[in-house]
Amino acid sequence: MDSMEVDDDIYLNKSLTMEGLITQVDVQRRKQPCRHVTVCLGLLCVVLLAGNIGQIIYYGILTHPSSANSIQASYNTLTQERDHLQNDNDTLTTERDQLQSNCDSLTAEKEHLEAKVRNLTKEKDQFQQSFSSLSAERDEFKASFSNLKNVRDRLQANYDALKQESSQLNTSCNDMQRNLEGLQTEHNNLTASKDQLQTKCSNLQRQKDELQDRFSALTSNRDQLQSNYSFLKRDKDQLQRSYNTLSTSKDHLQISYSSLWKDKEQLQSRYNALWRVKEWLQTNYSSLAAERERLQNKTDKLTVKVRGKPCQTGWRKFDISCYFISTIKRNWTVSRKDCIARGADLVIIDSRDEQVFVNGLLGVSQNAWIGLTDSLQEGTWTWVDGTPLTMDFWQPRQPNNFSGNQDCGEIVQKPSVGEWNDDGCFAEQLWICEK
Ligand SMILES: [Ca+2]
Ligand SMILES: [Ca+2]
Ligand SMILES: [Ca+2]
Repeated sequence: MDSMEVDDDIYLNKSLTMEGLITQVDVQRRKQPCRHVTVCLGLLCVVLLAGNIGQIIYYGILTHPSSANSIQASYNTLTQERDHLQNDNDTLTTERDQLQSNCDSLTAEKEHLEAKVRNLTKEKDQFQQSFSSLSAERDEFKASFSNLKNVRDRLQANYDALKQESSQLNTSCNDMQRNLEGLQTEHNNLTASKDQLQTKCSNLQRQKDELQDRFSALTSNRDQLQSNYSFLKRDKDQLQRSYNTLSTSKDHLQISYSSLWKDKEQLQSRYNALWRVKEWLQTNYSSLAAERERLQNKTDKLTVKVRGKPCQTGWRKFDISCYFISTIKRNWTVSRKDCIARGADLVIIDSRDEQVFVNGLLGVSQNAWIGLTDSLQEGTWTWVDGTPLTMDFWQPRQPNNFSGNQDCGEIVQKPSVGEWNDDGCFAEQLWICEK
């Protein structure tokens, strides 16, 4: 059986000095062997000892049976020794645990003391800095105190001198106060005299102002009268001129009046004649209106009758007209002659519906002569019956009188409505008649 050895030595040296609150702490410690290794070695020894005892008992019984009793005695002895050693081992183990516990508590105390040492070191440094700054301030205060003492001495000297001057000035002030009172009395007397003179002066000034006002008013009246006189004189001259002008005008007006009277007589005569004409025209208008009404009724009846009348073979009906489209091509003049020979003329388009119908007589993109020309006066387009255009369907930028030689109108087939163009009358193409 082995024993565990615990060897902790702690040396704590502490010395404190009050110069600058300096603290020194010295801690030394020697490490113990590993506790676990020690316990293992002790158990190993116990096992070896038990093995030896067993081996001795075995050889003693087998090889020397006669000495069994002595061996038994030895065995008992050894058993007692083992128990004794076991007790020692338990005791040592208890002591070792006790020492271990003491060691842990001492270690904790050591760390606590080290922390305290660090805090005290910091406080010492702070106190050292404060001491230095306070020493510097003390020196500054000493210097300031000396300066203030010198200033106080100088101020005390000045105060004494000023006190002396104050006494002298006080004496002078009393003298001047007396002089001032005398002067105040004289001033009051002079003020009374001045007020009297001031009153007299004010009265004189007021009288002077009144006289001045009266003088100014008189002067103003005089100037006003002078101005009025000038105005009146000028008005009189102007009235004289106006009178002369009016006299001349009156003579002229008299002449004009005579002339106008004559004109009025003439106009009255013409008015009477025109009145009679108007009465006659009114009568004629009434009779013509009745005639027009009668003719309109007749025309309507004829229109209805004509609409119901069919066209001859080869002609197409639209509204009250019949239309013929050629199958050969000729120039505009020959085309018109053909229409006239058929009891018709080139087509005259005077409504959008008629334009749509005529456009429908043509094939896609075909063109044909219509009864339109500006051969009588360039740029003035009329129909073959002499009537002007009531509407038109010219292509964009047409009529353009291209090459100065386009005086006849043609229709060009386009979807829905169709368009017009001016072309040379000599060109040969289809034509459309209307009757
Ligand atoms: Ca027509
Ligand atoms: Ca033309
Ligand atoms: Ca053209």
